[in-house]
Amino acid sequence: MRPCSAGPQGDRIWLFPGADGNSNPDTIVSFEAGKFPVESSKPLQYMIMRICLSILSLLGSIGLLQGQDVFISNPQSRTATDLNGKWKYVIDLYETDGMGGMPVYRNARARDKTDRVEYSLDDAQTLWVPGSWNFQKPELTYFEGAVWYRRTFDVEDLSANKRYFVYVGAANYIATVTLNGEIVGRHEGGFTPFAFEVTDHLKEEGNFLIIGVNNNRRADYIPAKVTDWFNHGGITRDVMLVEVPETFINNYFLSLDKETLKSGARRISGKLELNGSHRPETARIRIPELGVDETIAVDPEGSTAFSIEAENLELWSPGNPKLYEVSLSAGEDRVTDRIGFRTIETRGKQILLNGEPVFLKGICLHDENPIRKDRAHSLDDARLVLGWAQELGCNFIRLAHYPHQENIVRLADEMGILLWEELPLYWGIDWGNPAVLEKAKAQYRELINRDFNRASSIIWSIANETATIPERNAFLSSLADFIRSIDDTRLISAACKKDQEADGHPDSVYTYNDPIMEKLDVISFNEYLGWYGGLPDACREKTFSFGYDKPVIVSEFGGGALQGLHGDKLTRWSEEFQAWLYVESLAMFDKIDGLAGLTPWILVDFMSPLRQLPDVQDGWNRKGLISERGEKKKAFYVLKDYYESK
Ligand code: GCB
Repeated sequence: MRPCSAGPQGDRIWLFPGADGNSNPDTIVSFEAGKFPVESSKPLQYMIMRICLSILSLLGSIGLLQGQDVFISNPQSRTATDLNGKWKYVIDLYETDGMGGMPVYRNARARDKTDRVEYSLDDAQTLWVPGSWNFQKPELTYFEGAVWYRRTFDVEDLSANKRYFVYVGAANYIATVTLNGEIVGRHEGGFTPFAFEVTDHLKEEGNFLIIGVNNNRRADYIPAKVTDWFNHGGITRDVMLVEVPETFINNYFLSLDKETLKSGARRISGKLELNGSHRPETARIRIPELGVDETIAVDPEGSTAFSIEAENLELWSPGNPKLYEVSLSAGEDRVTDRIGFRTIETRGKQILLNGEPVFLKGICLHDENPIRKDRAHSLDDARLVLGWAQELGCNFIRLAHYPHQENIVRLADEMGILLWEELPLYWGIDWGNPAVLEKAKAQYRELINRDFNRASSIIWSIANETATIPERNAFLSSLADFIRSIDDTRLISAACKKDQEADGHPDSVYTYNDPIMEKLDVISFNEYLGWYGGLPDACREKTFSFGYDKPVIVSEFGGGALQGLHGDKLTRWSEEFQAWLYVESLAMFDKIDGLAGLTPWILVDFMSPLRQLPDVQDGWNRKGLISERGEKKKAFYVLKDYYESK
C-alpha cells in the first residue's frame, strides 16, 4: 500500500500493483471509480505515474512518509480515549486498497437499492485490537498481506483548544491511518509506536477510524524476508485517541549525570521538547520525594536542556529498583512519570552499573504470549514472562529481536531487571540500500523516544548474526554513530559471529575480530556449538580470543527440547540432551576472560514457521527452557543453579 495509490484523483482511481515490490512494477492500472480496473497503455500517463512512484519512494526513504510529525511519549499519562476492542475488518488480498473500485477507507455505504458497493464494514466480521490477526480466525493463520480495520467512536466535549492524535503502540508492518475518509499518515516498522494528528478531521459524533495494515515481507524492510519467528500481522498494541493542549510536552529525556556521580554530587540532566505555537516562557520540573521543584526558562525553539541538583537521590539497580514520581509541566500541559536514575559504563572488560561491576545473568525472550499464541501486549503478558525470568535468577533480559511492548520495559523498571533492546536488523538485510539505513534510524529514533527514561534499558544492540561485508560494516557504523548522537546514556552492542574458517584460526580457539566491534562498548556473540555442529562435549575443547579489550556477553547459545520428551543425554530433542548442552556450554563460556554476562536462547518456546518437525516442533522453535504451556524443562534448573552460584 502506498498513499499515492490510495487516493482518487478526480473520479479516476489509480492503483500501482508494483508498489508492493512483489508484483510487476511495469503494469499500471487505472479505472473510473465504480468500474473494474483496466490496464492503461498510455505512455504519458505511465511516465507520470512512474515519476510519482519514484518521488514517493524517495520521500519514503528519507523518512517523510514513514515518519510522524510528533512523537507522543508516555501516552498512558495523558487524557485519552481507549480505542481497543472489536474492530470490523476487510481483507485486501490483492492490495488494491479498494473493493470494486472504492477505497475501503472511505467507508462507503449503498445510498439506495440501485447503488453498488462491494464491501460493507458495517456488516463485516470483527477482530480484537490489540492482537495479531493470525490466530483469531482460522483463515488468517498464515495470512500475509493487507487488512483494513475500522473502529467508530464519538468524542465527548470536543474542544477547539485541544489537539488530538491517534496513537498506535505498534502495527506490523506498514500502517496507513485514515480518519473520516482522509489519510492522516503512514508508518513503516512493525514494533515501534506512532501518532498522527487528527485535530482537523475529528467530529463529536460518528467518527470512523480506518487503519490499513500490511505485513508482507520485503527485501528492503526491517526485518527482511526470512526470520526465525512468526510474522504476526495486524494492530498488535494499544490504540488510543490522545488529547493534548495546543502546546504540549511531546517528549522529555532525563538521566543521571555520569560526571557528577563521580564527584559524589548527584545531578539530573535533561531535555524537554515542546510542540505547538504558544510556547510558555517557563516550564516546571518536580520530584517531590527529592524536594526538587525547579522552574526553567523555555527555549523559544521548543527544545530545552536543563540540569538539576538531586541530593540524596537513591540510585536505581536490580537490588534497589527505586523509581521517583517526576512531574513536568509547561503552559497548560502536565505529564507525570516514574523514573529511575542510574549510570551504565564499561571499564576494560567490566560493565559498571552505578560505578560497580555487574554480571548480567540473562536470558533471551520473544514478545509473545505463547498460551494465547499472540503478540504480547498487556501488563499481564509482561508479568507472566518477567516472573519466569526472575524465578530463573535473572537480572537481565535480551528482548529479541525487535522492540517489545512498552509494558515490559516499564515493568522491568519496577522489578529491577536490566534490558538489552534491539531492532530486527537480522538475516538478509539490504545493507547497501541507503533507504534501509534511514528506516533503521527512524525505528531507532522511535524506540529511543519511547524508552529513553527507562533505567532498566541499558544496551542498544544494532544487529544480530550478520556477515562482515563492507556494506554492512558501513551501515552499522553509521547506525552506531546515530544512536550515540541521540542517546549517550546506554551501551551499544551487537550479536556477532566468530571469524569464519578462512581467517585461519586454530580449531580449538574461536576468534572474534569483526570490525564493527571497534564501534561497540560490549562484544557479544551467538554460538551454538553442540547443537548446530558437534555434540555438547565438543565444548570442552574450545577457548575464545577477542581482538578488543572490552566486556563480553554471550548473546545466544542453546538447543531444542520437547518438554516431556525424555531419553538419555544423546537423544536429540529430549530434555536430557538440552540439559547436558547447558552444562557443557556454561562450563565453556565460564572460561572466557572478561565474561560480563550471558543470555541463552531462550526463555520460552516460540512460534516459527521454519520449525516443522512433526510431533516435536509443529511450528515451534523448541529452544525454550519453558514450553508454550508454561512447563519448565530440565535445563531451566541447570541455568538456575549456575546463576545462583554467580
Ligand atoms: C539464532 C538466531 C535466532 C534463532 C536461533 C535458532 O542464531 O539469532 O533468531 O531463533 O538462532 O534457534 O536457531
